[in-house]
Amino acid sequence: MDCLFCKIIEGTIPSKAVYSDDRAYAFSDINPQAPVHFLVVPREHIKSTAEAAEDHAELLGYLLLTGAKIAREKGLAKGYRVVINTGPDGGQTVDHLHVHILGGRHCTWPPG
Ligand code: D5M
Repeated sequence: MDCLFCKIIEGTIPSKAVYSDDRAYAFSDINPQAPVHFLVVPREHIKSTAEAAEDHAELLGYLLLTGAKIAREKGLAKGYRVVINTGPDGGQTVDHLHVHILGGRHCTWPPG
């Protein structure tokens, strides 16, 4: 499958890993929008939240909890932004579901 994040998970495209286990992989965003900006992705290829199935519910929760665990380890005690862009209007550019975690600065609302 021609998926950038599947290749990153496989290791055929390099990334700066911040976490890895049998279900999830997390790595630094190549174009950081905050002092801390990493992506948490499922090892399983799921295109987006719109394509996720009911039996992915536990995995989706796991991705959020994994992001929270890494954020704690990175000292983001004052908070952080969690973003899941979905589809073209949602600003999704890579069609492998990913959770953005952005921290280390104050995040404004609403986002653009
Ligand atoms: O976010 C896709 C994100 O993926 C965007 O913030 C850049 C990031 N990206 C793209 N290519 C790479 C590589 N090779 N390494 C690390 N990060 C990458 P979206 O929500 O789809 O707009």
